[in-house]
Amino acid sequence: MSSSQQAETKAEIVLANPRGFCAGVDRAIIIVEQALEKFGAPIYVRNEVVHNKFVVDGLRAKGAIFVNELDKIPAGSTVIFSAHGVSKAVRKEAEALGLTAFDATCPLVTKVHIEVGKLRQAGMEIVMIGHKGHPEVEGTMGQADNDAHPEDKAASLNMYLVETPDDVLKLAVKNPEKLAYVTQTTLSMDDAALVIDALKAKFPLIKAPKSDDICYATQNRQDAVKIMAKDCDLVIVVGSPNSSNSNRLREVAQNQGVEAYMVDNASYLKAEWLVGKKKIGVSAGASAPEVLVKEVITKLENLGAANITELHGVIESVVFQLPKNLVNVSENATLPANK
Ligand code: 10E
Ligand code: SF4
Repeated sequence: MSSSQQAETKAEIVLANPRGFCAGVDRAIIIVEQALEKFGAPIYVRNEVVHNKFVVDGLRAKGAIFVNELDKIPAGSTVIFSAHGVSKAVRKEAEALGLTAFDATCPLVTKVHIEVGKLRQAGMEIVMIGHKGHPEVEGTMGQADNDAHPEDKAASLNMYLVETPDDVLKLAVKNPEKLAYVTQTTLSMDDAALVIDALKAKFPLIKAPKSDDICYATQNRQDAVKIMAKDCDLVIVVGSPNSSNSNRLREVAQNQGVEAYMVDNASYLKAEWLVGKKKIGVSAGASAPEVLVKEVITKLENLGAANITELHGVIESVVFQLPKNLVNVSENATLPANK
């Protein structure tokens, strides 16, 4: 891009609100930090504690070691389960390996785990709406084990994963009269609604969760991007490629007919994206720190954008307590959902 093209680009910048860290991500990061402070390095973390490269690199620099499998961890070590949650089998494995485990699972993911446990206790089959291979889906599907019905050797067959209305068409269950559904917490609300409609059409007696499994933070960030995108001709979402909720935000903008990109940090911004644009919307996934948003804004300004406006939005006041055995590390037992 030539400097004359840059000079012509006088796009405004608007910031979605709310954006960035949710209360579950705040809590998960502080759990790792507090464990490092209390027990010293190394602290092992099963999977990325949240799906953000900047956050993970920062914790690694402080002494966290991220592993995909527990058997890579020396016996007697401390391990933290990621914010996305783990299956019952992983908890049992940690115990068997003699690891001290702290749980950074977001309480809103735990709520879904508890629901799955109760439904299985009641002998219900469960459909999970979620993305195959995502750690939250593995953790939630992994709540349906044989504990409730030890005689039932095929308990895992009582929980089914669907991603699309097409999957619902192909789904066969044992008893459509004792069927419930749960969802991943970070789904696209619009996509999930289509899958739920398909489930209700095929299984009219299917039981819905008492309260929405798609969490408050996911809903608020998608609503905010939808409102912002209506008025923009370019949307940038800050988030790492493996962050499901960040990907969904980019799709929400794209579904409004707007050119939209997700960037892990400012270095991924391309000057040509700005050519001819009048209003650039910026948001960030629930695991993306505000410092990265600031760097994106600075780069956009360097590329010729100007006049930053922050949109009004829902004020979030959700704060989650730390696990009891970590709260005495610092005076601050509860966490502000800060950015
Ligand atoms: O990939 P996700 O969006 O599920 O995770 P994330 O780490 O990017 O954001 C936090 C969301 C969590 C822990 C899922 N409820
Ligand atoms: Fe919890 Fe929702 Fe944040 Fe996931 S996105 S960590 S469920 S608050």
